[in-house]
Amino acid sequence: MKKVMTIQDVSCIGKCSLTVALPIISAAGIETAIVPTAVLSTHTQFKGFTFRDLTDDMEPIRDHWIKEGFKFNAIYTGYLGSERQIKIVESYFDSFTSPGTFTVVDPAMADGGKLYVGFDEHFAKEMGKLCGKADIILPNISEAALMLGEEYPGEEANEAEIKKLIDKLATLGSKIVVITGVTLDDGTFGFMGYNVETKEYFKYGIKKIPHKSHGTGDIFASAFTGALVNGFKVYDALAVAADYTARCIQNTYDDPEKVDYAVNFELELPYYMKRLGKA
Ligand code: PXL
Repeated sequence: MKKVMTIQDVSCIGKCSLTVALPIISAAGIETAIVPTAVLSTHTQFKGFTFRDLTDDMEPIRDHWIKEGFKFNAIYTGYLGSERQIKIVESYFDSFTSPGTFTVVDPAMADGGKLYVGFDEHFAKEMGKLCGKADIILPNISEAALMLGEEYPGEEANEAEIKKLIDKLATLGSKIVVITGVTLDDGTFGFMGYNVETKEYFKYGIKKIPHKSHGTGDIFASAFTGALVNGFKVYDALAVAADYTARCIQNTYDDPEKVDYAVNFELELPYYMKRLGKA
């Protein structure tokens, strides 16, 4: 059985980070090892959330796993709580990657041009360094601009503006750069990216759903990692992730009992599994 390690927080309510990565990657038929970086009562879009920092557990967990000789097909990181955690994640990359291990970094830290509560510009730069050590990076437009110290071009930035960000992100050091949550010039919604090794640009757009919610970047990154480790090519894995995420958003949009803090990723898991040939 394939095995993925994912390093991010547990937001007890909020359907993001580990509470979506674990079920989605498991649904992809992959053993999912987790490194919880913090426990929060809710994600940080709520007021008054609690935050139990688990940084002190991260190195002992790493060292135990090294002793046990655990190997992983991919390491996928999401929301990280501090610069110290970013540095420890780099040591996980050093300890657990060998040829054939994918490293996927979703620098989950910003939206709408603004960093989430608790982060500053220095943190964004450090996250940029972690991105430089990954095979594939999946920032949204806000995260791309903040890591580069560039002006935020807005959610509706055109393809030429996104391409400029992609070209700069490519200098950080990853092999594949993808910007998510992009409105393409034809009005569809999806991602744009660049493969540094083949020098190829790519993009993918589907019908835009007029519904904004939290956690969709985590759903996208988890679904992408699950498809990639199942042998899908990068572009195909990204397309599966985009289609699945769009279905989750549409499902939520259509649901009279929807919550406003997350999307119905659970109800579309059968679709995701079918796309992977697992159901
Ligand atoms: O979905 C990204 C995310 C992950 N983890 C925490 C968050 C957020 C977004 O707000 O607050 C704790």
